[in-house]
Amino acid sequence: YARPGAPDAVMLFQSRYDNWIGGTWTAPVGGEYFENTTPVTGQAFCEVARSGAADVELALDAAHAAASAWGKTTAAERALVLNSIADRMEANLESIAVAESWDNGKPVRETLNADIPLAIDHFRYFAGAIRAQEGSLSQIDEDTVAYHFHEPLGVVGQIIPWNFPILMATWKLAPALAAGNAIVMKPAEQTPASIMHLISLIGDLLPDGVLNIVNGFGTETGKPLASSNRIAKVAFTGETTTGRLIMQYASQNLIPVTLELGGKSPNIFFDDVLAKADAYQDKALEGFTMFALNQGEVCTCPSRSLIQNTIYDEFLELAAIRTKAVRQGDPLDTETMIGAQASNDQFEKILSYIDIGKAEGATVVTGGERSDLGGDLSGGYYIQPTVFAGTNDMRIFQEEIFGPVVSVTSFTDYDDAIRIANDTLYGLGAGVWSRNGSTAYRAGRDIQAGRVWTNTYHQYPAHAAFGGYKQSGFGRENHRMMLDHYQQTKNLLVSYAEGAQ
Ligand code: TXE
Repeated sequence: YARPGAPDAVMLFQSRYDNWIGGTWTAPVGGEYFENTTPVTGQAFCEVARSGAADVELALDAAHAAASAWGKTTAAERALVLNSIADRMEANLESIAVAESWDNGKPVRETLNADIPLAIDHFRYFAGAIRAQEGSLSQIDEDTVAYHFHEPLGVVGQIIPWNFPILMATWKLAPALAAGNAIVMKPAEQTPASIMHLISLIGDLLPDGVLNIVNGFGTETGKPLASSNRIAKVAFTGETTTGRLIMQYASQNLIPVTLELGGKSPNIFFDDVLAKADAYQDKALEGFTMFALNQGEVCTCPSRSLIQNTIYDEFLELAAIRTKAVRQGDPLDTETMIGAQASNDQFEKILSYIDIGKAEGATVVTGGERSDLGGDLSGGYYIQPTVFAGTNDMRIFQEEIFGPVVSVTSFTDYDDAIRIANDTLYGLGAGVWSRNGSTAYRAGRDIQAGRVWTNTYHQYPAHAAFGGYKQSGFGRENHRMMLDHYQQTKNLLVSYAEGAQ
């Protein structure tokens, strides 16, 4: 990896991106564009189509024209296309990784080694999953058979956030394409460019109109898409309040929705974690610092740490040392572990939560300020990894901050840990750390969350189901069970009897 300077990163992009509709770059009907800024330096670097309802209609026209033929291709044909997308991405790994870091502010260390390789694997996984999928048959009586076929839904709408632009796009694209659907996707307005760069690399691999990308803002572009009676399903990842709106829009057309929303994930450390200063203890401390991964802009960010009171002081001391070692810097430097927040709005929101934490009496253990990295980076959106100590009733324990901020508290025993862990509106992720297999297993079962990492954190393999309990949403992503969310079942009930039965 040859570290590019800022001008080289900018060179990856077109200076202006139109929408991608029907296999061609299509100017927005209203002729308007919006500026896209890199959080690395705070400078605008390209402009992107500012679309409205008319653009969404054009994309839906293209998707409807393509859906039937694509839906009738064989699973083997679609798998070949998905694999060719994966191969093309692999051949362009560095350029996609740098584009993602430049657009979002996340370290290239992550995009090169996690975001983009995981996205590539996702396409390969669903290429395999669709080949292996089988229908089913029930024998009703001697002469009567019920066949169950999987059919694509048709045209689906997908709305994605800015925290993992390419990976979140892939989580939705790969299963939907594998299942034979045509797609209209709206990227987040904060990070449209890396997805458009990806489209410029892979757009030719899909039949025209199977994948359409319409850029723009939430109410101007996302709402007409999610409210359209021309989509058969809407998939959304974003804020819980926006998820409620998406469900309201979809209810008008009675279409299915999958929602992946906010979180306030507990990360529980039982006292045996510090029983020995060994590799396991080291791994657990590493698990604590995972709140800063991706600048904390992860829906499963372990943003509440629960530490057993008998080890609380010692653990926090070790955890603070570990947190201070998380290296912040230029996202394009491969040594950097934490980069820039994705947007100025998000940057301001996190800083205001740091103020709220201080005002409500939480103690700053480490961090608690913005970082000024100097030079070109001084205009970027950098915040120190921040550890607060407080109590679970505080706003910084209850509300999603979506930044590199962890709120730490203590618990007395197992029941107390589970009570605090579940004392939240959310239920997306959680972590459990114990050397005792029985404690770890029971806690995993008792925490109300869709994904509980046990003695690990922040792993996202394609074949493990991911999704929320409670107000973190519903439906699952990843795993072949995701195909169910992009297919419907056709039942043929056939009588082979020659006469009356
Ligand atoms: O989210 P939104 P925002 C949380 C996180 C963050 C907060 C706000 O706490 O600070 O949400 O982020 C589109 N109809 N998460 O404002 O608004 C929007 O254009 C249709 C958690 O960016 O939910 C974008 O494409 N679409 C999260 C997408 O929805 C609409 C990831 C997400 O934006 C719309 C992101 C509307 N009315 C933020 N309004 C996670 N769980 O991973 C907005 N959009």
